[in-house]
Formats: sequence, C-alpha cells, structure tokens
Amino acid sequence: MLRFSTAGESHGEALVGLLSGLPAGLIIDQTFVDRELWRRQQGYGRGGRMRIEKDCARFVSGVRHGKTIGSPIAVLLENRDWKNWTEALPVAAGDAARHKPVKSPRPGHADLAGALKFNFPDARYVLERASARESAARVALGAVAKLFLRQFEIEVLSHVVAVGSASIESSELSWEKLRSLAEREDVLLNCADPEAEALMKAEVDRALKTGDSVGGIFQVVAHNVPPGLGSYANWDERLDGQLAAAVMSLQAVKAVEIGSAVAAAREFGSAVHDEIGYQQGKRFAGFTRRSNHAGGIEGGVSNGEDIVVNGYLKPISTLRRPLESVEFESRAAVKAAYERSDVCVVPAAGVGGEAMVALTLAGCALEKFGGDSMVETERNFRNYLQQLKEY
Ligand code: EPS
Repeated sequence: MLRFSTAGESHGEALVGLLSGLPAGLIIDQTFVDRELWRRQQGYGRGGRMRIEKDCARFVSGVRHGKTIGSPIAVLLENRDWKNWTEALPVAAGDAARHKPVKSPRPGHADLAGALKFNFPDARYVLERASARESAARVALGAVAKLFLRQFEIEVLSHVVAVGSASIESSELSWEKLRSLAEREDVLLNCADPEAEALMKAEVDRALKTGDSVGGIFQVVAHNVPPGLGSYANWDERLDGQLAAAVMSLQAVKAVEIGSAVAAAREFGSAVHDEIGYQQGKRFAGFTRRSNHAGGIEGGVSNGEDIVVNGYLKPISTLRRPLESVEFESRAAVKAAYERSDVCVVPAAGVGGEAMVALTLAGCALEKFGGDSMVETERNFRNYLQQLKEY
C-alpha cells in the first residue's frame, strides 16, 4: 500500500515528506525532482518569500545508489527563511518577547478555527502548518510518484484555465501542448493561450494594485492511464472520489471537478456521454471515444481516456488591504493580520494538483499491479496490457 505524509512548519527548519510502499529498483532522477519543485515556485503573482527559497529535495532514507530500496522514503526540503525565524519560532522555549504572535485572524484562513481548535492564544502556530508552503513536500513526493508512473508511460501535467474572471475558451489541450507548457522557462501563468494569459496577468496586476488577491482554476491531466484503475465495487475505491479528496486537500482548493461535470449538470445525457467506437490496433483494448466529457473515469474506474481533474481555488486569504477582524486578546475590532503574501498561486497550485493526482494514481496502480520490485511490478503491468490486447 502506498502511504505518504508530510511534516514541517512554513518558517521552521525544514519540510519533510515520507512515502512508503514503492517497490525497490525505481531510479530516482534528482534533476527531475528538483525541476518539479522549481515549477511549483514559479508563477506570476508570487510574493517575496519565493525570492528567498530555492527548493531542493534531499533524500535521507529509502534511496541508495540512485534507486529506491523498498524501505520508506524520507525527503527533506530546507527552509532558507528559517535563519530569519530562529528566535521567533524556536524549538526550545526561547525568549517570549521575540516570538511573533499573529494577533488577529484572517477571514478565509485557518487562523480562527485553528486557534479555537488547538486552544492557542494567537494564530502563529496555525498558519505555520496551514500554510501552502507544505505543498512543496507533496510536490517532492509527487515527483517520485511521477517517476514510478513513467515506467508505465503514464504522465501527469497541469495548465491554468482561469485566473479571476479571465479564462481560456476551451480547456481541451493536446498532450504535446501541455508538455511544451511544462518545459517553459518563464512559467508566467502556465496558460496555453497567450491572449488569455495576458488577461490573467492583468487580473493579477489589478489585485496587486488594490491590495487584493485572486483565485482561479487549474486543470490536471493524466495521460496514458490504462482502463481499470480504481473500482466501482466499494465507495472508497472509486478513483474519482479518491482524486477529489486528494486535490481538495490542497490549500485554498474549494471545489474539484472531474472532466466537464459542472457544465454537464445543466445538459441532457445525450449531449454529455462520450460515445463509444472501436479501432483495431489502438492502445489498450481498442475502444475509442468521440469526446471525453467524463474526464477519463466512468463508475469510479479509469476508462483509458485522459484523466481530467479541475481544481477551483478561492482567492488567497492574506490581503494587503486586510478585511475586518477581531483581536484575539482584547476582542477589539481591528483589521486582520498581514505579514507578507502571494497575490495569485493558481499555477503553483496546479503543480501541487499534479503531485496529488500522481500519488493517487501511483497508489491505485500499485494496488492493481502489486510487486515489491520494479521488475515484478512491470511484469504484472505487461501481463495486464496483454490481457487488454486479447480482450
Ligand atoms: C503562505 C504565505 C506565504 C507564501 C507561502 C504560503 O509565506 P510567507 O508568510 O513566508 O511569505 O509564500 O507559500 C510558500 C512559502 C510556498 O513555498 O509556497 C500561506 O500563508 O499559506
């Protein structure tokens, strides 16, 4: 079983990711993992913190001589900003006068609910862990999951569909176009349509100018996924449910859509369902579709088409022009706290979305194909492909 978790505070010493259950013998391409981390740090609308950090994955367990060894993988990402926080956020008691309490909660943030839940007098510890900085550790683990999926020719990428009110006309992109987006050195808003991207940039500029923030929609696409991952047999095995939970768990994601489900809810069935054809020699069993409104999943099972997951982000809750709030201690009406913030993180969240989709698919692939070594898993996978061919 593939399991993963993360640890780390936004301004603590490091983030840590733990991943167990991967077979032995998977080559870990460090350059690829670091490139994924770099991709997450890009995007127009990021704040000052990204000028401080340069995320880099340090594998401290589970990888030897460049390959996984079947034991849990631990990866460490240093927080460069830590050196500025050693007195404000020490592990030991430290000097209370140097701590930096967050005195008034931000509407939309975990600040208030978290302080009430854990009985903290202010929101410092809440935001340290609720911060989207944590997603860097998921991206490091997701990169490992991507390397695993690559052995089966499955790839996962994302692009930006909307920022605020600016959006692309059609979100259907060729896989080649998605791949060339991922190779861009200037990520900007990771949008495939230059005209829409200019409008998105203008949305970010507008939010920047007015001390506001802006959300949007990213789309994650998983390419070459064979039919048969996930199951309709039990509620918690359904692939769409697993993907929705995984992507929704990313900071600021408030809705998840599979394929074109939102538009489909307003249509008749005849306009929505993807008609089935057959073409001999096609990959997998040869069944084809004239469209992919279902986003590659029917009945909670992958159907061989691209898997499409849309993540909807609320605008970031830290505003330079803060909203009304209440001071924890005095209960006086004040403005919400402000330290430093991003204005837009939709492209970065898309990379986080890729990681969560990759980890989910890797878990489902391992469940279906099993194996303790890559040799065994790949053999099982080839057998299944043969079974599909002979179907
Ligand atoms: C975040 C607040 C900002 C972001 C951070 C998420 O951090 P800081 O308070 O240090 O400026 O930059 O995101 C990251 C550090 C990151 O790596 O994505 C928040 O409150 O969620």
